[in-house]
Amino acid sequence: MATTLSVEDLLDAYRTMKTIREFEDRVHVEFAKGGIPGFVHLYAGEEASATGVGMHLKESDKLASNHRGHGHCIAKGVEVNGMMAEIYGKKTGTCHGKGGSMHIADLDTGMMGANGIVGGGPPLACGAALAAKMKGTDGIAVVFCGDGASNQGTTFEAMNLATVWKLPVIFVFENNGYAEATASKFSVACEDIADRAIGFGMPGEIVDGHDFFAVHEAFGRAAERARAGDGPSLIEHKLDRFFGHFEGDNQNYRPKDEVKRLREEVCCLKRFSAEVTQKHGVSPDQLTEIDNEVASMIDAAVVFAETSPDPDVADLTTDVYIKY
Ligand SMILES: Cc1ncc(C[n+]2csc(CCOP(=O)(O)OP(=O)(O)O)c2C)c(N)n1
Ligand SMILES: [Mg+2]
Repeated sequence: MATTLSVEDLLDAYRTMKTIREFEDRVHVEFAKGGIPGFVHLYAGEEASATGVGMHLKESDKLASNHRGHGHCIAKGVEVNGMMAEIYGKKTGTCHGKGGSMHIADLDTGMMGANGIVGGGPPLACGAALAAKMKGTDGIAVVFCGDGASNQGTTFEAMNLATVWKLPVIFVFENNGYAEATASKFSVACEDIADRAIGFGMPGEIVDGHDFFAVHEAFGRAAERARAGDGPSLIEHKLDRFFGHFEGDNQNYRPKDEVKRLREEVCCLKRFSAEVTQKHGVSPDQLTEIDNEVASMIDAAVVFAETSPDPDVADLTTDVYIKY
């Protein structure tokens, strides 16, 4: 695919995708060792989705995420040290160790939060979009939802309101084919979630979520529309997750070789690397340099998290209500 992105932009995109992959691969290992408390849902395999979207977002734009939120956080600019510490439940985490993997939030970067409630993000994104509209900024809000969340009443209500109020919000459905152990063909009433856009009076588009360039281009159009005051859009990313629903999931519901085949055939990082080195003037050495840089960054994040203190008992009563 042709691109208007500079080599610098492409290296940034690679750095973000690689950071997400390395972060998730490492959390997978550390979780298995028993160092991480709570529930963890990994985003590996879906990196092109968060990254292609995130590159269009300004810090002041708002992002609502879901339970599989690490990639969304990284693509929105949240620091990996604070994220890792949060996942470990440490005081130095983005939410002082009180949220964990499913509730990483960082309002300074416009990351409104991962969210344990499936379908919890769309109304929040509408609220942020309404605020931007009322303040008269060109700010936009984006929400990432799964195929499972696409069936929630909250999601339908939010999409309806988004059009009624012509909100600058974009609904990105990451259709990875499963909601927990249920294949989307058993639970989603239509073949393509994008078709639901018609019922809510907004444009809907299907995008290959493994293709960074396709994601970047489609979201660019939706963002432009939202910033111009023309209202919401729906984008469906068809993609795959490379780990189980949660860490510890034995994945008995997936065909035996599915993950192995996906990692070989549809890895967005492999595809991106091949495309940028063959067609867009990026050298393999530049990518290797980023690989090394990212590996050190993730090593450092794990050390930071492991050596950080736990929250104190006194911290139990702080951060409960906002202080005015
Ligand atoms: C309201 C609500 N119902 C059920 C759950 C349990 N639950 C957690 S994740 C999940 C599946 C979500 O699937 P999907 O939206 O496709 O996201 P994916 O995990 O595939 O990224 C379910 C049912 C929940 N957390 N919240
Ligand atoms: Mg899903």
